[in-house]
Amino acid sequence: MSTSNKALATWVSEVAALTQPDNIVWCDGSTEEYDRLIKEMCETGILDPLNSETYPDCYLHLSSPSDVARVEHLTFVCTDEKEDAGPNNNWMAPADGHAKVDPLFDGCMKGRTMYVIPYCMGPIASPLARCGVEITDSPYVVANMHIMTRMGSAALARIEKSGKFVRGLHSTGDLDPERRFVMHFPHELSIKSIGSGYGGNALLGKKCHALRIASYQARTEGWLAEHMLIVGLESPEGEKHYIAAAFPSACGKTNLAMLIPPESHKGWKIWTVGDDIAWMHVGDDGQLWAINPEAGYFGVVPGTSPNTNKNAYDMIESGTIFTNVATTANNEPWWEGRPDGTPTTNWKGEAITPDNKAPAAHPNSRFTVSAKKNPCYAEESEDPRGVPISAIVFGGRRRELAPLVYQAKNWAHGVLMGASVASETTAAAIGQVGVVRRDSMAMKPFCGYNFGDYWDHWLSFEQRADKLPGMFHVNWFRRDADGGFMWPGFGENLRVLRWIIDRCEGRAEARETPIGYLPAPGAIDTDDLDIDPAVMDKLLAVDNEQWKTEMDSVEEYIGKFGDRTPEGLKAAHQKVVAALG
Ligand code: GTP
Ligand code: SPV
Ligand code: MN
Repeated sequence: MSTSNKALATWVSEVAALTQPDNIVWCDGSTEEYDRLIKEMCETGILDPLNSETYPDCYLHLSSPSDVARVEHLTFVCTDEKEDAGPNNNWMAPADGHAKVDPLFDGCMKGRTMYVIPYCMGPIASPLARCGVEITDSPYVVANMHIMTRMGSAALARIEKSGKFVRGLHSTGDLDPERRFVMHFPHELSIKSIGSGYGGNALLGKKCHALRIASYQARTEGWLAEHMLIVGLESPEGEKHYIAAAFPSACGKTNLAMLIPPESHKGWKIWTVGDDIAWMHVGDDGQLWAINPEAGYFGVVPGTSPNTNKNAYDMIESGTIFTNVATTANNEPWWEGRPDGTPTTNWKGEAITPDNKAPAAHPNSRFTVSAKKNPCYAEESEDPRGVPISAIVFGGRRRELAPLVYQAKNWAHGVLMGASVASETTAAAIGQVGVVRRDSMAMKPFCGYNFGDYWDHWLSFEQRADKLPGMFHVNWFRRDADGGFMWPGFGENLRVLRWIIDRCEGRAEARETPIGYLPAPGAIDTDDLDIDPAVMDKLLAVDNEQWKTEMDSVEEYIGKFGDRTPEGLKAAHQKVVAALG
C-alpha cells in the first residue's frame, strides 16, 4: 500500500530516511492486521495473553516502570511567540523544538518496523471529523489506535480526497526519560513524540491531536475541542438530553459517561457518546452540537467494579488490552477495587510478597476497549451531525469547598466557573498526587494555546450561538472529617444530572447564592438514598468567608495571564466578589 497524496508520500519517505526502519507497513485497519499484530507482540513478549477462558482476547502489556503516565514537564507547545503558548504551557520556539528532537529520531527505527497509521477522529462521514497520520515504531501503539480511532483504508481515502491531515511522528526511542519529549507545532499541524510508549504520550490521535492541535484549530475556526465526556439521559417518559462534562484526568468522566441508574431510578436510561473528548460546534439551528472524535476507551482500571461501573467491568472481560495491571495465579488481570481474586504478580511483573504494601496494579493502569462493546453505547455516536448539548458541566476532585452542584448565573459566569476549576492531582500524570491545582476546563495539560485567549474564545460563544447550554459545576469528592466520601457517587450521580436537566428545562427549584444557583432544599431527589440530611446540607452549603479566599486565589490565577486575561472574565469575577460582600 502507498498513497496518491504527494505530501503524505514525501513526508513518509523523509521520515524513513531520518529514522532508517528495516521496513515500512501502511496500516489498513483490518481485523486481520489487528490479529497479526497481537500474535507478533505475543511472540516478542510485548504482550502476554491473559486467561483465554475467563478473559478471551485480552492481553497484558507492562510498560517500562518509568513510563506509566503523561509527562507534562516534557510536553511542549512550539509557537513563534512564547505568549501564544501562554503560562499554561511549556514553550520552545519551533526551530528549537525541531532541533531538540530531530537528532533523537536519527536512526531510531533501525532494526524496527515503521508503521504508517492514517486515522480519522470522528465518524468518517462527518464534516466535523478530522484526519491525521501517525508514524510509529510501536506495534502496541498501532493496536491501541485500532481500538481508539477509525483508522486504515477509509481514513486514508478521506485524506486523499481532502488533502488535509495532522502529522504525528512517534518513536519509543530508548525510553530514557532524559530523552523523552512530546512536541506540538500548532502552526504546522504537526506533533513529534519520542521516548515514551505510554497512552497520551504515544497515541497521538488522542491528547496531542484531538486536544492540543485541535484546540488551536478550533479557536481559529470557531469551535471547541474539549476534555469532556458526552452522555445521553433518557427519562422514563422518553425525554432525551445530552450533557457534556469536563473533569480533570482520573476524576470520573468514564464513570459518569456510562453510569447505571440506581434501583430507585427504574425506567431511566443512560447512553454513552464519549468518555474523554468532545468536539463542539454551533449548528445551523444555533445550538451547540458535539461529536466524540474517538472510537474506544483508554480508561482507568483501578476502582472498576460491578458496584462502581458494571458496564466497564463487563466490557473488559473480553477483547481488551490491559496496561500495567497485576495478575492472579490463574492469569486473570487484577487491580485495586476488583471484587475477587488475589494478585500474585504486580504491574512491574514482580512476584508479590506479603510485606509488599505497594499497589499491585499501577494507579494509572488502563484498559483499551472498543466503544461498541459498551452495553449502553449510543448509536448517535455515529451520527455525522453529533448530538445537541443541553448542559455543560465542570467538575474537580476537591475534598472541601466546592458544593455537590451549582449552576452559573449566565454564560460569562459559567466560563469563569470553568476557568476556576481546581482539582487534586492524580496518577494520570507523572508527579505528586493529591495537590490542589487550577485546571481550567480540565484542559491545563491539553490546551494548545494561551489560556487567556482560550477563555476569550469560550466567552465568544455568547455571540456565536442562539441557544446556549446551561453551565454547572459538580464535585463528587467532598470528604468528611474521617476522610470518607460524603456523596455516594457513581450511579447516584444521576440524581444530580436530573436536577441539572430540570434546571435547563426551567422546572427545578434553586436558591440564589453569591457563587450561583444551588438546589433548593429537597430539590435533589434523595428518595431511597441512605444519606443523612445534615450531610446533604453540608454538601449544598456555601461558606462566604471560604469563598472570598477562593475568589482571591482565582483573581491571582487569572491575573497571571496579564493582558491576555479577557475583561469579560474579570467582570464575571468582580460580580461574584461583590455578591460575596
Ligand atoms: P481520564 O481517562 O484520566 O481522563 O479520567 P476520567 O475522568 O475518565 O476518570 P475515571 O472515570 O476513570 O475515574 C477515575 C477514578 O475516580 C476511578 O478510580 C473511579 O473509581 C473514581 N470515581 C469516578 N466517579 C466517582 C464518583 O462518583 N465518586 C467517587 N468517590 N469516585 C469516583
Ligand atoms: C488522561 O490522562 O486524561 C487520559 C489518559 O485520558 S491519557 O491518554 O494517557 O492522556
Ligand atoms: Mn483524559
